[in-house]
This record gives sequence, structure tokens and C-alpha cells, in this order.
Amino acid sequence: MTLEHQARQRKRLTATVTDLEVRRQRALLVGMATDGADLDELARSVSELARLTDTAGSDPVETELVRRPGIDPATFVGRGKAEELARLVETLDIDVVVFDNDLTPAQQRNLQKLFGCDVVDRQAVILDIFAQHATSRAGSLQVELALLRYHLPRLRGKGTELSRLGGGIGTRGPGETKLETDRRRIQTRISTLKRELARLEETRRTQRKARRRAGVPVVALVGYTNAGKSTLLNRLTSAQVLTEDRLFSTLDSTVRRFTLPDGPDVVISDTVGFVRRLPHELVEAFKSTLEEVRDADLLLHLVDASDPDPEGQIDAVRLVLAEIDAADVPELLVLNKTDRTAPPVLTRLRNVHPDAVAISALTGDGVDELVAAVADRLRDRMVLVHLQVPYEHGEVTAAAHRLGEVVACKHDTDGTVLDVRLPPEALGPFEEYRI
Ligand SMILES: Nc1nc2c(ncn2[C@@H]2O[C@H](COP(=O)(O)OP(=O)(O)OP(=O)(O)O)[C@@H](O)[C@H]2O)c(=O)[nH]1
Ligand SMILES: [Mg+2]
Repeated sequence: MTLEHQARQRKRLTATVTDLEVRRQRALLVGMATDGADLDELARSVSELARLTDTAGSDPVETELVRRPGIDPATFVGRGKAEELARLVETLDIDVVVFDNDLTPAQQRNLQKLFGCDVVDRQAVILDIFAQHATSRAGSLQVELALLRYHLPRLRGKGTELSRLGGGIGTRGPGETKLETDRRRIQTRISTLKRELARLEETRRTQRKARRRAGVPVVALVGYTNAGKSTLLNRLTSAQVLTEDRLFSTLDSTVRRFTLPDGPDVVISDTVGFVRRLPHELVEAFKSTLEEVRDADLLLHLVDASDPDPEGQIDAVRLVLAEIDAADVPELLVLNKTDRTAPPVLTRLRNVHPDAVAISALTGDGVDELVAAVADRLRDRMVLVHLQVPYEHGEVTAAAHRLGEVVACKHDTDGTVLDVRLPPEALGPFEEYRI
């Protein structure tokens, strides 16, 4: 298979999802609650789906909330309801029906046939947004990997579209053999992507190790998408990360140095935001980007305090953190957007989370307190050492100032005597000067 052929094939595969945004399509949103499910939660989830759909480039023109005792394996919402929705599709001239719940490939196929239009689920919408926003090489490869994994089990449904790819060989239908070839091609591409990503990851891992050796603590910004992570990074450092009032503006990680007042340098990293029910394929594919988070010394967990459901966002973020093995990294909760949060809401959040710091990344309010809190938290993990450094080793004294927090410093006849707090991983080169 030629490279050009592969590229064409990849484009087609993504096109099945990205077709959504070529022209603004009219979308009908459907959310279903089975017996005992929390209806408020459903309403919130569906209103978030509306934002996701809009970000993906379609107009959510109508929303249908369905209650049912259980899931229908063939049509998800049940035959009667599905027929009702089909009529709505007709009346409202709908191009795509977006389900908030995950659909099985069979349900998706059946509904598509019944509605006579595209049917996608929340996962597909999120994947689509990622596909549109990925810019870096690693980001694009990760998104492609996630898309292929998502499509692989759904291949039967897409059979006719894929069959056009082969071209040339007459007008035979998809058939089992064709399907097998397509599957194999995708599997091969998945292996290639994994190899390429592993190579890219190796470089990043080396950079991370170098930072570790230099003893620079890493603070990772994490949080729900649109919580204000990039805005905070830009405020703290001179980074110029794109910030926008839309979901998933950031997909790549950016790292910047930042000097804590009277303290050591730290590295701050900003990375992809999380969302409720982030597709597993994406979490898997972005694991290498998210390793930055797992290896951090401190997580700044930003939450949009002005959101209707900040607690839901906190829970969703913690779930993803657990999924990437970062649940044990120390966390400092930051209540952001205080400038647009109702005072009683803020008071309640502060009571529930007494250790949290409240800020407005936009106005800068509370940011000094946040920086002090970060310094405190990092200090907790520092080790206090006493050093005597001969004057001819001035570079060691300089390194102590750069890497640690110098608490006391005096000049003796034998050299500089220092009390300094150092991160545990930076102790090595100082051992011989300890007294
Ligand atoms: N009013 C107000 N708006 C804020 C504040 N912080 C961020 N914003 C706005 O919230 C939106 C999202 O901010 P970003 O910094 O892009 O959020 P993010 O967490 O990086 O989002 P993603 O990268 O998309 O996951 C932007 O429109 C910001 O201007 C704040 O403290 N107050
Ligand atoms: Mg961002």
C-alpha cells in the first residue's frame, strides 16, 4: 500500500466523523435516563453535550430527554420512541442525531437506518473535537490512534464507505474479505502509530529526567476543560497559550519555568483538559501526554467555581486522574473564576474544601495567595540541610540558591555556611558539603 493511499484512507476514516463540521449541520440531541437515574445529572450532561456539539461545529436545534425502564439492545430508546424521533428528524430537517449515551455499533446502525441520517454518540463528538484541535505531531498521532480504535469495532457499519477506498476492483459490495482487509490495514496503522508515539515519548521522557536530575519541581495544571488552566499559566509565566471560551482549546502540553518568590524555580505544565466520560480510547492515546501529570510533584486542580456543577467537574477530573495512575500525586484545589461566582456559592465551596485557594486567573485576584500556597506545599516535601561550601566552590552556593530555598547564609573563614531547603531529588551533588 503506498503512502499516498494510506493518507487517503486515513482521511476517509476521519471524514466519517469530521464530516460533521464541514457545513454547520442541524443536530438533534438525545439523552436517556433509565429507572433510578438522576434526572438533574442527565439534564446537565445533555446541556454539556450541546456545548460539545456546538464546539464540534453543529447546531443543536432540539433536545429530547427520554425516560425508559431499561436499554433496548436494538434501538437503545425502544422501537416506539425511535420512530417518534425519526418523525422529528423529518420535521426539523435534522442532519445528525447526537446521543449523550454510548451506543453499541449495532444500535448506531439500526438508528441510522431508521432516521435516514447520521447517528453519533458523545464519544464520537469528543473525538471529533480533538481531531479538529490537534496541531502538534504528537497530538495528531494520538488523536488518529484514538479514532482508529473507536472505529475498528464499528467497521461493519461503515462498510460501504470503506469499500469505496479500495476502488478499482469492480463494483463488488463490501463483503467479508474486504472487511478483513480493512481491519488488517487499520491494525497495521495502529501498530505504526504506537511505534511513532513511543519514539516521540522517549525524547520527552529524557527531557523530564533531565529536569528531575536538576531537581526542579514540576507543578501540573489539571482540571475540567475550560476551567482556566491556560489563562493561569499565561498569568504566571509569559507563556502565550491560546485561551478561549470553548472546550478543549489545549491538547498539547506546554511547560514553562516559574520562579517562586524567595524560593526555587519550578516548572509548570499545562495540558489537555478533562470532561465527563472522556472516551477511554482518548485517555489511552493521551497517556504519554498525561505522564507529565503522573510524574508531577504537585497538581494544581483548577475548577470553574461559576459552573452550575463544580462538584461534578471535580469528580470527573479525579476519575480521569485515577485512570492515569495520578490519584496519589499531591493536589491543591483551586477555585477559579471567583469574579463571576455568586458569593454564597463561593462560601459553600470554601466550606466544603477548606484547603482550596480561590482565585480569578482573569483579574489576578488571589493569585499571590495561590503562589504562596504552592510554595508552602512544595516546601513540605523539601529537606532542610546544613552546608559548608568552600569559597572556591562558588557554583555550589549558586546552585543552592537556584534549586532550593536558602533560609540562612553566613560567611565563615572556611567558606559559606548555609541552611537550605532542597527538593529530595536534588540532594545528590550537595551531600559532600553537608555538616
Ligand atoms: N470570568 C473569568 N473567566 C475566566 C477566568 N479564567 C479563565 N477564564 C475564561 O475561561 C475561558 C477558558 O479559559 P482557558 O484558560 O482557555 O481554559 P482551559 O482550562 O485552558 O481550557 P481547555 O484548554 O479548553 O481545556 C476563557 O474564555 C477565559 O478567558 C476567570 O478567572 N474569570
Ligand atoms: Mg487550555
